[in-house]
Amino acid sequence: SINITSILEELHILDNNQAWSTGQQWGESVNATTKTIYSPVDGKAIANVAFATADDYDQVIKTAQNAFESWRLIPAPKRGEIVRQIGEELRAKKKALGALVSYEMGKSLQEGWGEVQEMIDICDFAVGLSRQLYGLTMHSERSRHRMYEQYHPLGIVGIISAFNFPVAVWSWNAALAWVCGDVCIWKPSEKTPLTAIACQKIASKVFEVNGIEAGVSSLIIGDREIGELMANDERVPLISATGSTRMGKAVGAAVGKRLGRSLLELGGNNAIIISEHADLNMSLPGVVFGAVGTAGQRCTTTRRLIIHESVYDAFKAKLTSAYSQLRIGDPLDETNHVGPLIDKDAVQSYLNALEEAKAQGAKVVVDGGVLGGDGFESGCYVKPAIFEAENHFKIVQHETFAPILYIMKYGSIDNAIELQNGVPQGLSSSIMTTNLREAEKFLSHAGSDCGIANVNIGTSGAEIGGAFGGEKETGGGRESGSDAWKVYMRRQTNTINYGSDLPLAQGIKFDF
Ligand code: UN1
Repeated sequence: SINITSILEELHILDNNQAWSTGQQWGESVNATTKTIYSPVDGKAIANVAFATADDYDQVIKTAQNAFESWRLIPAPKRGEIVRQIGEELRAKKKALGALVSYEMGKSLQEGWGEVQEMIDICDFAVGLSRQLYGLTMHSERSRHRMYEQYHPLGIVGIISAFNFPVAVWSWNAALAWVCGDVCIWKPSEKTPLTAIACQKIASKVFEVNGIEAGVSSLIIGDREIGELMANDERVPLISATGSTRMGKAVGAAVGKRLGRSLLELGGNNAIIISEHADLNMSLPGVVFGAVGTAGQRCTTTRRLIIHESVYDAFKAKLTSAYSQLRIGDPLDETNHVGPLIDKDAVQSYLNALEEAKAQGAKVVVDGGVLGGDGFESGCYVKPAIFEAENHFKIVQHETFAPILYIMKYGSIDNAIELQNGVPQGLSSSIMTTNLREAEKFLSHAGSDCGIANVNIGTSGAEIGGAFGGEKETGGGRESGSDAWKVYMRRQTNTINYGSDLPLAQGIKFDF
């Protein structure tokens, strides 16, 4: 167990009941409602948090608009230097912040620290990026003309994040947005506001020390209403939203209606193909971590296994034996593999899914259930389950945010790829094989239709250096590495005539 009071103290968030922050300013909300945040680890209250109102939101937006006017004029490498310092602060606070992530959200301590490590990594990435916001130059078809493109800051970026990666996803967006010259307003999940408050304190202090005015990093604690205000607000040119497909469809529609830009990172229904050419021993930890890690609450969690008929029984036996050795319990105890679900609502969805799977004809391989008694007082600990199921079952087509794995058989590689692609979501996918032909087929145009496709590693645990996101109902957005930064900027094409006449393009003549 951890000393939560000393962690809250180290992160300067003891007795925090402020609903919003524009950095240096923290606001008591007018008419705010207060909620108590309970840990899924032990069911105990961690702190009371105030929820912002629409008036608070308006004040935050106005401060952000002002801050953008000056922040965008600071040279990108200088903005990068500030992000570098934020990365340094995160390094210094990694132990405490990671532990708070673990305690507030319920993921293992290692994963809590891992999440803070992803924040540090994206800061490093953003520092380099701040000197590489490259545009192309083109050759004009007209003589004595020059053409090039440049990327300008966009404005306010609204970040809506989910409980399962309560801090990393914010940093993927914020670190890039800041070096791009944008300002950020963050609405964290209402289930995990404390880790967000801790991050905001860390970032704000760095901005303040550097003499940057309030509003470059803002936080607003709120529920759905605040998310809707942001999505409908023309003052927010980009909304980056991570969460369920249902939420993403609502956000995407609202932002689309005003022709704003949205970056959506929504549900996954990720599969691993276990080929007859797979190294089964090597595949096992990838599958088990993918399916039960973070108690099945990653968007990249392995939810389906598509196993070649010739190795089906052998792999099923290995899997069953591995599941029987899983230790479920306090995620702060590093000997445990599986921690709790986020809350009792999540437990109910898990139980409903178990029932539906059975009703729809799935066969139990490893049965689920809720754990009770000593150490399980929060009521949020559940047993990872495995079902034999068919891909078309309604429950298999649906993302349940819990450790439930559906396994199925295939005969040919084409059939396996068809099953892999045969769901509405398109986030992450893998094939376990030592056969070059089928690995390349899986990665080809006719292969996986997902944003992420891996060979001989699982579906979860992507590095920050790649663009992260997926297709179809996953929303199409890309965050984090590669050239994901471009969505945070507006592109401008410039043509300059340094000659003494004015020729028109496409050979058009217009003499008078
Ligand atoms: C998420 O679940 O929203 O690839 C993000 C992974 C992590 C990120 C998951 N790096 O599993």
